[in-house]
Amino acid sequence: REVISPSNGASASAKPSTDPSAVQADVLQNLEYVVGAPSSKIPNGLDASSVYRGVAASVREHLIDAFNRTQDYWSEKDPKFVYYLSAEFLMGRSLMNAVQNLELTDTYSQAVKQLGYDLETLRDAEQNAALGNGGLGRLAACFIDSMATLNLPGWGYGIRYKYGMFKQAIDEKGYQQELPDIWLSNGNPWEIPRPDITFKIGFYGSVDNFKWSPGETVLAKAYDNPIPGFKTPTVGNLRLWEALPVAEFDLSAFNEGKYDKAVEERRKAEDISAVLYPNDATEYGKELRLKQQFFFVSASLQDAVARFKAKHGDNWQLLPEKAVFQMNDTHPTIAVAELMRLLIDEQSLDWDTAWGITQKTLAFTNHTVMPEALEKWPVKVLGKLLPRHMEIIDKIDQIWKDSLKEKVLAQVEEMHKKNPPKPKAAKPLKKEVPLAAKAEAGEPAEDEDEEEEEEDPVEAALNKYGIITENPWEKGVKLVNMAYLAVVGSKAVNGVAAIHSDIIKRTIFKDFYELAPHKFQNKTNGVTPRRWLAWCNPGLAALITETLGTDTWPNDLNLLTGLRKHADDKEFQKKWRAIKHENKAKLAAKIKARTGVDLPTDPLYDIQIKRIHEYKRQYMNILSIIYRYHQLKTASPEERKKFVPRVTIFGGKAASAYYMAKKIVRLINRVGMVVNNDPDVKDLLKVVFVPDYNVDWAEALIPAAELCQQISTAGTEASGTSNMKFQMNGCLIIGTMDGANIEIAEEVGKENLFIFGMDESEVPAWRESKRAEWKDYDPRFVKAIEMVRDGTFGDKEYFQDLADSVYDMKKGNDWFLVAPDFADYLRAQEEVDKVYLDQDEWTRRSILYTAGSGFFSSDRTIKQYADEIWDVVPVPVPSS
Ligand code: Z16
Repeated sequence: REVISPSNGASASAKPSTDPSAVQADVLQNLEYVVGAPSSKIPNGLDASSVYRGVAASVREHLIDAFNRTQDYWSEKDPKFVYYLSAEFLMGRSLMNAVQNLELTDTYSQAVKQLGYDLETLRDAEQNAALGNGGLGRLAACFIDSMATLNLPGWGYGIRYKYGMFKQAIDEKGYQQELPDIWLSNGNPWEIPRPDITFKIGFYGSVDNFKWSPGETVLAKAYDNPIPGFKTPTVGNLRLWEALPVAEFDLSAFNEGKYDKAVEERRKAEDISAVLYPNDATEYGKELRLKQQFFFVSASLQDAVARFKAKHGDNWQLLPEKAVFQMNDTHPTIAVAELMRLLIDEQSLDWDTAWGITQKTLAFTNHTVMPEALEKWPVKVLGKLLPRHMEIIDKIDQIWKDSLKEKVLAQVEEMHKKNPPKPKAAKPLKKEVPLAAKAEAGEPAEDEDEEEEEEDPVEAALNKYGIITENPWEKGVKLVNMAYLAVVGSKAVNGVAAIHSDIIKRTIFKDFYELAPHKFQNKTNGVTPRRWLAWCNPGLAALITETLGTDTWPNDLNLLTGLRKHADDKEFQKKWRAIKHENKAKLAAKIKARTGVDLPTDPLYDIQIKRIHEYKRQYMNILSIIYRYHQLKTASPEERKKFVPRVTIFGGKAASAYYMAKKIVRLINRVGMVVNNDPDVKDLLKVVFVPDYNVDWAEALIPAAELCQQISTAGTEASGTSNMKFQMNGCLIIGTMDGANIEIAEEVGKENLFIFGMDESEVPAWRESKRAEWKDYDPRFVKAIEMVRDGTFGDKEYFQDLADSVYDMKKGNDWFLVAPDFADYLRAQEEVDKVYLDQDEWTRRSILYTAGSGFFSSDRTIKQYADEIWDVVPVPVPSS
């Protein structure tokens, strides 16, 4: 008798149909059997959310079909795989992206229309998957989109947080409120739960003769999220882990009547994947955070190692030819120690073999030079939570320092020749006792006795390379520098824009760069042109396709250079402007619906959207708006007519514990309340703060923007990625020579950007010496600060220390140079107004921005990672 199985062509393998009436039938079927809607209510009588779920379930069939074909094919071919380890994936919504990438938009639009709905309305019923803070998480999402599109064998690995990035509400006083993001409340139709794929993750406990006995164990359960490529049958995978108790309940505790204890155990396990830490480029150093990091890293490495072993047995030397793990920032860098542990303790390799393999299998991306974001875990915390890993890190540190001894001795001798020391013999390096052992014994991490003795120059010189170092702020407290651990354990280290990759070689990793210059690379960030141009700006996309005579540009973004020759064409400019105007009108409607603010659509739309941070200088932006408001108020009716009308829009979240950032949010909102209701100002100036800025808002804001603010203090923004999205959508940039702005200026022509401010080379000297004697405050800056202080926008007391932070040098040191950059910023703003009066010139530049954005496709970035770090090649899946 025949057994029905997918492989013998029986009905189970029937491909989902792409015929609109068959798709409609499929949606109806899913509404009935997946959503569970009574047939009497189908299709009328259902709310948008239910219909959305039925449509999503139907689209999911197409995804799973291609997903299985892709993963089977890759499994059979066994190519080298890249695993992108990231604590964050900021995916946003999936419905439209899936439908568009599968090229089923017309099919589904028609099918849904026949049922009496439209796809656009259903789109809004989807929750945003906000499993990320900002740039870094969204970059990971763009990267997996490009990996699938380029047919690169690889998976993303991360955490299935139950609660993502908090929702932001703005109260009637203009203050930020944080609300939980209950994104799974309607289920998640895009994920495939894998109850059969689980790994045990240990914590705490003790180590006896290198054998770790964890004191606590939880289970990691896999959820696969299919990631469709565009114009390819390849569908990649994002595997996210959920934390669960190993056993549902501790039955013995249960039977002893300790019901609450049994439940407590469950909650403790689930806590690990419960919530995303809401810090962008700042860290808390909380133990639960380290627990999260180890949890997902261990599950991912165990998974990949098991897959390798199933194919290649114990041929571990082959691992670097079959797998590479890209560590996204310091968050997953415990992978260095965990891979060592798996190879040594679980697979019985010796140290040297394991270390050789580890160093060929890991790679590390740095995303910031902000010291507070470079994770350093106290030895005490790490040693308690992961005692075996602490032991391994300790040994890595010792071997690493030993390998440098000769070099350092030579350096010191050289130094002594030039500068003879007081006659005293250098003492030999003392043999270190494993720190983990000490931590466990509850001893202080440092011997205090020798502390006050004169520092040995060799040891001092070695110390700067130390993975384990003393906390400079707390004597005797030892820290594990995770970035250093990652650099030593990786085959490649990269920054995310040319200037940033250059800075890390000169500053945070200077000593490491000098020892191993070949490791250091640059991979300038990119963004997916599908979501960030083709799908979010259909009007512009259609004009581009018509003008270039091809629709392949989203996969070959350098084709956009073909727009350059139309930049001066008045007819073309007109069409280009009309699309921007349409996008502005759509945005204005959305803002009206969400905030109640009425916006005119003719003024210049000026937008700054990003996490609220002092270094990003939203404060400088709002100070310039305050000054503009002052000018308007004091101008005669005649003079007022000369003002270029402007709509200024802000969006972004402040980390919940970031005191100054929260004050900045409040100031922006307060200014909006005053300005938008002042009859003197009317439509000449509007200030809007869009609440709960997220991926969805970005997709509406960016296509409508005419000017964007990329105004970080030079040397602080590693790259920026919204700058690239704005550029693609023909939005002009006012900005500093920082991050990827510099490379955008190269592609577009610097003269077409509004560049201002100090550059990176000037900043250190300013901070160290010049600032102290500088008193040259621009009177316009002084006026704006005065208005913050004097209660013009209310909250007089509340805003005093915000004013102090950039003005009163005794109370705040203006670390991010708001005051000295202000005058040049206003100069650039005047230039903006002047150029905007010449709409042809503005539009010409706008076209040149889009035309020059090809380099910033994440396809280009990923191709460079694949070629220059991963050594992974495309394995296209034959179209069935
Ligand atoms: C983050 O979003 C970034 C850096 C970081 O260390 C941590 C987080 Cl959560 C950002 C950078 O600030 C930004 O400049 C960069 O474009 C982005 O990462 C992607 O590389």
